[in-house]
Amino acid sequence: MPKNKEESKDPKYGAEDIQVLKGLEHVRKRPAMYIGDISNRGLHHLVYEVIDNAIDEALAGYCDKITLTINKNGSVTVTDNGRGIPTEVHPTEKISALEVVMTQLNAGGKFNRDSYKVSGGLHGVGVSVVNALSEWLEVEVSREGKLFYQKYKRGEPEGKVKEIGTSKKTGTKVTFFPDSEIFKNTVFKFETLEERLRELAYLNKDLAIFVKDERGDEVKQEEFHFKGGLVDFVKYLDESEKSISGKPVFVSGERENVQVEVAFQYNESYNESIYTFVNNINTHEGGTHLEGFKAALTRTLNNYGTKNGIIKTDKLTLTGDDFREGLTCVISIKVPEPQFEGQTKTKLGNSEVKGIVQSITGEQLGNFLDENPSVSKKILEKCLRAAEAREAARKARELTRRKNALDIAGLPGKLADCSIKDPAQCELYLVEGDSAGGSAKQGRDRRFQAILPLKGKILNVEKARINKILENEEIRSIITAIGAGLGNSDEFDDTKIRYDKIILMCDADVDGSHIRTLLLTFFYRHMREIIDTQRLYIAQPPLFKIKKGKSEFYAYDDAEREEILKSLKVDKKSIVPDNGEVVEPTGETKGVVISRFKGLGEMNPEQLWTTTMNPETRTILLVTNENATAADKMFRVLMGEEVEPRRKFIEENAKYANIDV
Ligand code: 28F
Repeated sequence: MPKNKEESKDPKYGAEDIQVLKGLEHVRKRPAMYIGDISNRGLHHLVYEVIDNAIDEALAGYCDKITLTINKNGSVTVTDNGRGIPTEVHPTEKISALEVVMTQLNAGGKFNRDSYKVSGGLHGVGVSVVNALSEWLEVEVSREGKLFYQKYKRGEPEGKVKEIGTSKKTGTKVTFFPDSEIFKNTVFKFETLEERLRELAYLNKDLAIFVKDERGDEVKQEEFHFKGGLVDFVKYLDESEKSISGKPVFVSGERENVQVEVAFQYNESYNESIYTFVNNINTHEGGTHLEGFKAALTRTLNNYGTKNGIIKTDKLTLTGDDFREGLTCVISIKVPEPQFEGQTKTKLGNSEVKGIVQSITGEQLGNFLDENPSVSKKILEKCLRAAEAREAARKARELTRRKNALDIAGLPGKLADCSIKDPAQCELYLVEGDSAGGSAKQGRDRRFQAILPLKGKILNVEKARINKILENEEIRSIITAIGAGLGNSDEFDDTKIRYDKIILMCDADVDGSHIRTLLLTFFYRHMREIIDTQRLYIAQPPLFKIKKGKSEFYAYDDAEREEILKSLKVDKKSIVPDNGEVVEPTGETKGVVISRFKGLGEMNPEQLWTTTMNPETRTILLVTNENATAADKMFRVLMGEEVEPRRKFIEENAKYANIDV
């Protein structure tokens, strides 16, 4: 960091510099306050900050092409063909407006009423934060026929803004390299950036976005330009499903400065996938736009169904859930002054938006249903079947509840519960197989660790309707152990969740991976709240045990195994295959023995506790839905009906699988 201002003899520093340096200093002292965290997620947010400024220029109508390149040296370049950041000398700051935007906190995010700023809201901290957290950053602005340039080190300008040439075009180009003093990992993941840019291209149909990765031997590049906008987005999300409503329904309109766009279709699955965005920000926690859409869908479909004799109101009342079975929907609205609420500030609070979305959707959906009677009939019949299945499930639940009512806690017999009753201190292990379940019960700390052993494969919920799901014993015991009812439907009550962490513990082999995927599918489709409230984890059992003399070491992957062997100064010759172990009478083993754990059952309770369950020594991975659309597509491709997309996925990804034969 620069030397303290007061000591500097250099007259060029003025009052505004002190304010700038204080700002950048604060950013570097508390980076997580500005970008959420300094893990991989925070690292990639640096790119999103820069991208959002280019997107703002597109939203303002001046840019229709953005490129993102991960350069050979690992730095990232973003360019746009907008107007170019203003460079004239700032009236009050007496320095170039460009330097103000690049070095002053939130200088670029200024709010004017008639624009929908992505980076202006709570989500955007401005490019000056990226600058402060970068080892170096350079900006080039093409504007008024000239090319301007400035370079910074950890946010500090290296010199004044310079004119370095002429330019026939206009636009802004930012290149930066994240500061390894702040981020322990500074390697960008191409797929992560690609997913967000694909999403942005679907949300901004007139914008062409190019992504490039120049780090490998051959350049990886993609162009995203979807003139069909949200309709193309729904088709992409549903590409591994069969639509029953023909091409997606598209609704759009504007009221009181709020722009509304909705696209949706029904597929044959039983799952509901609704994605909502405000000014291109993914509102994972929903909000008033989602409420407006749901209200319009339920009311319009109900009216149409009753009017056309498909729904007999005296028989069965359909709920919102019934009208959304098999629905894939994207809602994207633009609001001048969005209010974000919720745990992760991704819930829209503006109350006026509910009525606006509801009226625009209701009107246009009503017309669609009237104009497409055959599709409407198919949709309503599917909703009816959903209601009948739900009714059957409710009756089945009634039965189980009555049955459960007989035994005291109504908890599944196999659950070895913990003694502490405060959910905030407790965790539930879902363990594959009875033998591992047994070791886990013995090895655990029974004060705060509960164990629910699962026998064999659970049902693939991706292809099952809710009543089938509730007939599955394993699923039922998970639901009752967690205690909050069935997720995703209106009856889920997160105040009743009995554990702070739910940890999936499966074998480290192919079967274990399959069971883990089935469990993840269940939680993603029917207990999304458990994921959204960051309660779902994956246990990391060790893969190898290394024995030298009396001491034992555990490695969790190949790299760690090599590291341990190196630290034990083991030469390859003295390694004994684990079936050739020679144990001296003293219990000492000759040389070094490496054994591969095939399953949890091979570990005794003490080992399982030390390596996988003791909070002091274990590693558990948090399951996040950082990119929900990608997760949704993954489950459909891997677990859904259509075989072709799955075959394609396996073909493309087989090279990454370590199939241990
Ligand atoms: C690679 C990242 O950051 N693009 C940007 C602009 C354009 C303007 C602007 C940006 C107005 C004065 C606050 C130009 N002409 N891409 C980008 N393009 N910022 S950032 O103005 C900044 C605000 O300071 C711009 C007329 N109005 C606005």
